[in-house]
Amino acid sequence: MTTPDTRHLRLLLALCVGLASLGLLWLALGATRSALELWRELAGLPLVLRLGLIALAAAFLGASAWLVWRLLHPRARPPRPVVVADRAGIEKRIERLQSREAETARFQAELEELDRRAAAEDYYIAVFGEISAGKSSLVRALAPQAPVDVDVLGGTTTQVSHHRGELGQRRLVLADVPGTQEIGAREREQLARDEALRAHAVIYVASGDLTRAQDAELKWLRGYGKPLLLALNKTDQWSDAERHELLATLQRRYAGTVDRIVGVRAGGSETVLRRLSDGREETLTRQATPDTVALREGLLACLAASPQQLEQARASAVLGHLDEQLGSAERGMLERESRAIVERYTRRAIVGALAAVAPGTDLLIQGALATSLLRELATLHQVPIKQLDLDAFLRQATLTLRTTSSVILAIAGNALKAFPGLGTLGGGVLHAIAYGLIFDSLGRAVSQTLLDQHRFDQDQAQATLQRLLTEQARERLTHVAQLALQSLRRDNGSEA
Ligand SMILES: Nc1nc2c(ncn2[C@@H]2O[C@H](COP(=O)(O)OP(=O)(O)OP(=O)(O)O)[C@@H](O)[C@H]2O)c(=O)[nH]1
Ligand SMILES: [Mg+2]
Repeated sequence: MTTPDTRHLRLLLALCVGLASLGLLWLALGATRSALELWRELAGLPLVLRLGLIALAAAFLGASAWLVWRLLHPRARPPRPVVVADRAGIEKRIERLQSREAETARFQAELEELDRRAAAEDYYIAVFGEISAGKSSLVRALAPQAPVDVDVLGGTTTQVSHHRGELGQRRLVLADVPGTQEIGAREREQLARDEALRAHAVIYVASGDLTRAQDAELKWLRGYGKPLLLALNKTDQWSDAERHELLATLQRRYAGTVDRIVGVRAGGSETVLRRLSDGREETLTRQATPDTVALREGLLACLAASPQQLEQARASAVLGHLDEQLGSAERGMLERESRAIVERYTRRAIVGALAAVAPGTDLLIQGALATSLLRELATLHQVPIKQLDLDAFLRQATLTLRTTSSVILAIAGNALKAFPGLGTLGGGVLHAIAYGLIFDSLGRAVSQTLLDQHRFDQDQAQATLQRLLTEQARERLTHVAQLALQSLRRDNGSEA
């Protein structure tokens, strides 16, 4: 049934359609007339000019068609080394860490391995992917002598192992690595990731459409710019139609991320019917013959770049990763050294307070000591700080102290309780711990901003200072109280 309202709407639509059709007809007639006129004018031109114009129009149409085709068929991105961390710079950073007694053996071992593989003429291929995707089976299919463990249980492979294989004229070294996404096995996953970065090319093995985590892994690998092949394993699990559909989906989603997408059957078992000589039949289960034809072709295409290019992409990935790891080692070293500086000044503040004849009830920052603490931290972090900024910061910090003095003294009192014998020593020790807490908080607050921002952010430092001064962090309080106790013992020792 049509109501009067919808009838009006339909009439309006019909009118629009009629008008649009008339408009289109008018345009078509106009275009035909222009084409006929153009043809008549062309016919009147000399032959050479006519042919030239036709060739020009054909070239224009050809170029447009090619452009449309290219847009609809994007080319897989060529490997692009993203991180160009320089070797000399990395070596210098390792030396610097070593000279400051940081652990550097693993960085040096990584550089040695980089050189060792560069000198060998092998192509390193990492077979990477989630647990139970069939990585070890694939290694065994490509290198039949490989003594790898294959099992339905996820997490079977726990170490990185290398196996020799061949591909055309190329000598391969296939790396079987632990699977990713195993709960509670982050270290093993890290082994796999490190090995993927050391390889010339990576085969990413999946046994179905990719999950969000696998998608992220694939993109992480792509970021390092080395040849990347996505192998859809266990293709025997689907019908032909399902397999084609799945491969087409992966192609649509990952054509721009990986260099090749191939279907593969790495292993598994099959059941066959066998006729015995006496006419009886028996079923037996045997290992299925692997199908790696498409994978081998894809791998060959991935390794088509010159050995120098492949090696460069590999070195770039390893150095890029080293760059990140050195970054966190350097951060760790700065944290350690900052802590040592803060501890030294906290001790000095305590000693100063213990030496004071009559400690004031008001807590004040010892100006010269605080300035030199902040200067030392700034030098360590290589952040220049203007004296004006330092003064302004300490003025503000003093105001914060005024409003929190009673809280700090109460917290210092709590710290004292952790050492029953000390409580009887009275006000002097209480104030010494309070001064220790102030310097500890001040140093930590400023170190934090220098570490996070590589600049002296006064606002962040003030906010952290305020928080630390009133925080009841048991471990920190005990530490400061212990420093006070050590200073007292030393004093008593020297008096004795
Ligand atoms: N049906 C079928 N099963 C397969 C195929 N490839 C591997 N499998 C089976 O999948 C299971 C896991 O295989 P593995 O090769 O151990 O897998 P993995 O990725 O190395 O596993 P982890 O080392 O635990 O990470 C085993 O039971 C294999 O037999 C295949 O192509 N088809
Ligand atoms: Mg395995």
